Amino acid sequence: MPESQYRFSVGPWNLGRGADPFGPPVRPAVPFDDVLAVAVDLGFDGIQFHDDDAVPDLEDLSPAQIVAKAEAMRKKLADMNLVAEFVAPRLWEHPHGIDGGYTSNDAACRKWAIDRSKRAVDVAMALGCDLIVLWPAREGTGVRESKCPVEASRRLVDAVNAILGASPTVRIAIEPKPNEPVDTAFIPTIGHALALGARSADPARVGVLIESAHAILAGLDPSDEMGFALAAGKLWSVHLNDQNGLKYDQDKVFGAANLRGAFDQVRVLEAADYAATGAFVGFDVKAQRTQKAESATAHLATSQAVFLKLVEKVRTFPVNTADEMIAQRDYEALERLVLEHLLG
Ligand code: GLO
Ligand code: MG
Repeated sequence: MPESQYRFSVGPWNLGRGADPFGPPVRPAVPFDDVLAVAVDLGFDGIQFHDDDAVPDLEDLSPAQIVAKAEAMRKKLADMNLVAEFVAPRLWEHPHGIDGGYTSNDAACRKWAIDRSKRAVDVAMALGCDLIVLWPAREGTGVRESKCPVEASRRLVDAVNAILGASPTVRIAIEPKPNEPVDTAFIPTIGHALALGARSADPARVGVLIESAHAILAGLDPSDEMGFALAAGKLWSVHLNDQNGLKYDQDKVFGAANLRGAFDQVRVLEAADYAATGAFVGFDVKAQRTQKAESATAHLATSQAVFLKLVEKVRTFPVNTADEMIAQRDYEALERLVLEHLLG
């Protein structure tokens, strides 16, 4: 078993605005500089950005001003020994993104989405990172007949190509999610994301980011989704978290709903020596609404602690015993071995 060290990352949205969709904020929003301080405290060295987390109000700035602000952000990070992991164009909050960006029915909005994504590439390059994350949030429908899925799929390829064309070195990690905020998304699973990348102008520069909860919402096993992407050398980031069945997107602490499922995710990351690729382990988790402001970072600390304990569980798993059981096709014995190992 490899014993590589993991690198951890977090985005400002994981400390949050202190609100859920059903009421006003219950805690003050965490200022960006405090996010960086929390990351340092937790021993995380990667920061994940939406384009406008890195450069607020970028829609009102010229391309040169955007680059200057992103360069200043890079310096701020470097002063704290932090690096930018990725930049994600936040298309889903802007009025032009109401009907989706790349698959909007409005040609002007599609153009806006591509232009904004190219600006996100500029931001990434100025931050010193080459990774763009595409979460196709509203690239789908609420009313299925409102868009043609064939046309939408072609438009998504065109968008990926436009982003690849913005820089010879930029890479794209597609983060699929089957629903929310849309009813049905055009890129719901890793298979779809990888197929989209394969149809692009430069498949070598298109990979995936897997979020545990998104796989669960698609009715899939996150560890198998990860295994599929790892086998293809395409797992370029993860958003570990948890999800208690098919309900709203919960962004629970890693392992909180299904500890064995979390063990299996760590197991597959270990099996493929994900850490040695240099890719980060991100936790896309949110604090509970009930949490008081002074301890509203516990969800991140707990996710990391659970992850590291599960790394130990994977590294101490009695592999030889398991192999004998597998050779005997005694999977009931294997089941017990796994459960007793997890119970400690
Ligand atoms: C929401 C997504 C979201 C993205 C982030 C980066 O369900 O998981 O948190 O990961 O905006 O694009
Ligand atoms: Mg995510």
